[in-house]
Amino acid sequence: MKAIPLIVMGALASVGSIHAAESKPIENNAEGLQRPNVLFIMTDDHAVQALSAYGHEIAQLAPTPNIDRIAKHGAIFTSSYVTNSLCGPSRGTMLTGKFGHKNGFNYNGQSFDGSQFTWPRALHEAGYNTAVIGKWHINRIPEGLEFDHWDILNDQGEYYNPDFITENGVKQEMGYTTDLITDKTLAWLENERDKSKPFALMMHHKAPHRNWMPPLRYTRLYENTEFPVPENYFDDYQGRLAASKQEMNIYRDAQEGHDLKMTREVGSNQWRKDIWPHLLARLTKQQRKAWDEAYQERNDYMNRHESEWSDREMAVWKYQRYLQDYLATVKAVDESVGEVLDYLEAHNLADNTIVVYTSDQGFFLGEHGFFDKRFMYEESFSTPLLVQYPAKIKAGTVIDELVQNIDYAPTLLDFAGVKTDEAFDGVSMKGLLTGKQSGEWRNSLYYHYYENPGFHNVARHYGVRDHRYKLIHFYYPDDEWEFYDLESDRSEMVNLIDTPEYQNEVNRLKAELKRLEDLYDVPPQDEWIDMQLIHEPKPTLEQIFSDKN
Ligand code: SGN
Ligand code: CA
Repeated sequence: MKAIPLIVMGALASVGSIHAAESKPIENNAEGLQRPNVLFIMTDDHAVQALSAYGHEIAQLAPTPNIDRIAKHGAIFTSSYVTNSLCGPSRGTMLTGKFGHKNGFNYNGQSFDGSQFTWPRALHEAGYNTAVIGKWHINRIPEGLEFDHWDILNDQGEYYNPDFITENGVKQEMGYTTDLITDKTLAWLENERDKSKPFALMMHHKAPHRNWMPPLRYTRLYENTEFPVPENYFDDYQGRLAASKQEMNIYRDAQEGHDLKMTREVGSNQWRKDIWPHLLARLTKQQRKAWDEAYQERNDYMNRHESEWSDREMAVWKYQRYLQDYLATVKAVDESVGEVLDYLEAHNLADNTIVVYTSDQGFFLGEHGFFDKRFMYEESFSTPLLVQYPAKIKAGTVIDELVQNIDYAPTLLDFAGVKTDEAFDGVSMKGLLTGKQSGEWRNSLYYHYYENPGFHNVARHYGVRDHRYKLIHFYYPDDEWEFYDLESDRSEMVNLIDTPEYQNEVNRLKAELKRLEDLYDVPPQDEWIDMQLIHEPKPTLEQIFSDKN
């Protein structure tokens, strides 16, 4: 069949915006190929260590065969990173292709400015049918962002019987959130989308975000699995001031009730201190009964023996409970991905759909004793990134180049053949994905974390990483530099900042940092030190909907 001539959007675009060229769907892109659909799957806090395609020993015990299918049929990025290891800022960056200091989203209390450029809007304006389903979490509803359909969780969302928000208001739906999001995704693909247009669909899960509540079918899945305890689980943080001051230790800061589901005594089904009782309160009587039964035996055993255990034994018990639950929520995500991939395959959509699997950041699974993220250390700085697009990407592609979530927006637009003059910080990864990268790729990454004061008390810091070394400057509330040789010290235990043999490299990275600050127009340091974090009051749902009327 002859290709219909294409209208290159860039030819019509004015700076910073993309005009829809015509009301009729545009089916072909620059190369005369059918425009690809986009299925953008993002989870919340999914560690690379918990995705079996990455090969970590934890994930070998709790594999993710369906997510791995994406790597098998397409590409896996082995060096994929975020710009700021936190939910809202990552979402802002993924949507815009820009660092937080440009898109206005640097810490979770801020609201995303929805009037700016986003890749879903650009695709919508280029004739795509767009939808977002699941966790959104940028302190505003998607209204005005040109989604044809949106159905989102309220703020952080709940694991059971969650509230969903649509343009018609708020509605509680019964079931397990990961499953509900999958069902909604499949329903939109099957019944609701405009099949005359290419689609761009974002399926965003809450899981495996805190407080790691598995579905009832998997509450006991890993109860007999012993996960390997990281070598640095009992880290003493020597030479690392910021790490010594954090509040994200599994054995000290994880809530025994809310996070670890520990009950008060033998026979009790009451969680120990439960700071957010509304979550467990969401379960129906029947769900609660099954929930209690699933944990009773293990909790009774713990309550019986707790007094005999040393602090270290208790800490290891907590680690196992944390991983068992976290990984059981991942199992449901893996099934979700499997169902959606099956749907694409069964409906002849797989070949021409770009499927992205990523997370808003990585996560600590006990390394340094931590849960949560935020630090520029590898576990939280990295994030999974798998992409399949059989029409263009060779199965089994492995990409080691340093990529970052600023690159997603330009990549998706590039594959869709949508041209824009938008000044991205990121670069299209199309060449890397198709094996046709011409010219040099970047050799270093810039990172900046701002949320202090804040949850988990991680100091504000910025830094640079290249293929081997990492330099971090913690600047608020304390001032401290760290430097790591990742080749000899992948777990970042030895701060080499004052080690004489490394001074050449330290200075080289300081210069590289300066180069990146200039490249990305990072405002001068004193602005960050003096920055007051303003937590914009979150509108209540009543306010959101009364404002609309
Ligand atoms: C919640 C979590 C924190 C987490 C932040 C940010 N507590 O407040 O542990 O760091 O979210 O996470 S919770 O027990 O209420 O879930 S983020 O992924 O949204 O940035
Ligand atoms: Ca997150």
